[in-house]
Amino acid sequence: MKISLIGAGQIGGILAFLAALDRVFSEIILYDVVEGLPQGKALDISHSLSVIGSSSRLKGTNEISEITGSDVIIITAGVARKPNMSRDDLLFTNAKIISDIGTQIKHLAPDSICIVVTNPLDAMSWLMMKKTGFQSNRVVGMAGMLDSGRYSFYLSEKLGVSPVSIEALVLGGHGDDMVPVRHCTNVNGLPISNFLSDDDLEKVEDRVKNAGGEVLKLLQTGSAFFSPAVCAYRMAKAIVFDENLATVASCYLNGEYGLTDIFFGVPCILGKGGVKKVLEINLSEREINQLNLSAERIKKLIEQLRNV
Ligand code: A3D
Repeated sequence: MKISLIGAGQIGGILAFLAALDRVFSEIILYDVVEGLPQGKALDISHSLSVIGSSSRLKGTNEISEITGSDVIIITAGVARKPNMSRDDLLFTNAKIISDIGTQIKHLAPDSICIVVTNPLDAMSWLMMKKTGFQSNRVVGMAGMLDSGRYSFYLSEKLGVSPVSIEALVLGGHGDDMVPVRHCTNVNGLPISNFLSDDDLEKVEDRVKNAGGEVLKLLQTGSAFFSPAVCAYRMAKAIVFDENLATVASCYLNGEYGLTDIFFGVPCILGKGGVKKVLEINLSEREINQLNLSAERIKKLIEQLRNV
């Protein structure tokens, strides 16, 4: 199996390393426009292959044609935000990059599944679908798995239990208006409301919404990269192994949740072919209102991309 990683920056580099450690993909392509960067990272990782016990072949390249025949492609190419920037500030810079890459993927890897990581995530996923011309199930954005993971982590800290014991759900657009869904969040099956007051939950949820910003503020030079890479790679594996993994991802909606022609963070099943199903769940009026607000923001971003 062949995986191509478009963008060899912080997330792309970690993705290549995760793929090499995992020994699942026989071919790992790391592509970037910066000369030497993907080659250097691929060579560095390759020097550890004998110790890892991995026969994966890594290739760092500035030739996009190397992605030909990929089964799965993860796109992190673009600019990451800096302190005091919102994800939406990256819209036009990254739209140009995603537009070019989408057109290339359409011709070079027409059978691939694309996982988009570049921000602003939901709008870039929409643009990738338009530019590749792929069926909507074959393009998916990584965000909800990470946002839900952040919710699990902050709750685990508050409660003094392992993050593994907590199942948390965050829906909506990947922005500060994302929607943590309390009634679907539990500690080993027990409702989260048994453990924390509404006020305490509100504080944790505010931190979840700003979690990317919290990392950014600490790093100063760029945004989070370990956890986004782990989540995008997990999604790639769910797809190539046809796992039927129930998770949250940015999926194309065609009427689900009352939304059309938008990519949005919703529960879904990932497996062969990408998004096998979008799952619709019952939500409170408050949650629906919050989701609609979040969707309005994404729709405005998408409107600005119609002529890109
Ligand atoms: P960074 O380390 O800057 O890497 C981006 C790479 O893209 C750089 O090496 C660039 O040279 C490369 N690049 C730019 N243009 C092209 C092109 N046309 N073709 C190929 N490569 C190109 O950023 P990063 O890895 O930290 O983040 C990558 C993206 O992911 C950014 O847009 C972030 O905002 C986004 N991100 C998303 C999340 C989510 O949860 C969705 C989390 C963190 C970062």
